[in-house]
Amino acid sequence: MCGMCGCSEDVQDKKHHKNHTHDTFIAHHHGSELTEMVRIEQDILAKNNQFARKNKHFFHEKKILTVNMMSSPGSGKTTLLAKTISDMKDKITSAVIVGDQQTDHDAALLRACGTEAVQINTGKICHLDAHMIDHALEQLPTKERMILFIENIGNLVCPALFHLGEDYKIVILSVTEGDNKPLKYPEMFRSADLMILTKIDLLPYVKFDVDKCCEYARKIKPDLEILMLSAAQGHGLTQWYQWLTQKQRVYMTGSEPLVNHVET
Ligand SMILES: Nc1nc2c(ncn2[C@@H]2O[C@H](COP(=O)(O)OP(=O)(O)OP(=O)(O)O)[C@@H](O)[C@H]2O)c(=O)[nH]1
Ligand SMILES: [Mg+2]
Repeated sequence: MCGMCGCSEDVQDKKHHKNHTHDTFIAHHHGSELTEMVRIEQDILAKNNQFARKNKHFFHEKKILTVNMMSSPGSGKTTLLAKTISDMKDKITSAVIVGDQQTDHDAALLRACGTEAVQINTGKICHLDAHMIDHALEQLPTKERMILFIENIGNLVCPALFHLGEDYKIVILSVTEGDNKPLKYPEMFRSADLMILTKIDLLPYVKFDVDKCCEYARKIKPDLEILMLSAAQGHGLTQWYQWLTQKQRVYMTGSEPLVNHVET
């Protein structure tokens, strides 16, 4: 995780960060130094989980279904969200918290689709954490029974480790990224409840074995749900919308136990 260099402590503890560059990290892989790094990571994640529990409590009080969308940069998170929000505006009330290191491009684009959107700029930090979500919620007009989408920072590593208080974690993988990604980034695929294979309109033009990719993903997580779609061309969107509405129904009626990423 990026916490290895202490970057998730950047905001609170500049001095700590200054002493832990990636060059010196190699030297830290020894004895007590390594134990200390593991302890720091555990502290960071434990502190994060406290905020995740707080967020989760807030969401459950207001019956807000929360979905954390994670992927590499450019896999199509914002494009899929924009299409989803536009297509489902008569069926669901939604809002988005979107993370990027810089700019508010994605939030502006999503607002133009008619939803509330708060942009978090993380600077050097490469994932959203639960404390950031807690702050974003202060700015976001939330409504009971809405779906809150969280677009995480484009990164297949660190976002997998930070619970945000969400109900579902979704990993989006586009066919231009290669079919072996589940094996190379197992934590991300293990943490996910759903994998969306996207940009399938580009399959005729790229070397990508769909069966192999699904096999790899299920090797990492045997019960992983998988959907395939193209946000650009519209293929597979019906199944995605059904997945969302079914999860919302389950959430409202309490007819199935909820996924529990972080104990309440
Ligand atoms: N062909 C094709 N292109 C797509 C599809 N979905 C997204 N794109 C394109 O992929 C590029 C990146 O899409 P974004 O939605 O910005 O990706 P993102 O995951 O939000 O990117 P970051 O926020 O930077 O991580 C854009 O040029 C989109 O038009 C798709 O289904 N098919
Ligand atoms: Mg985006």
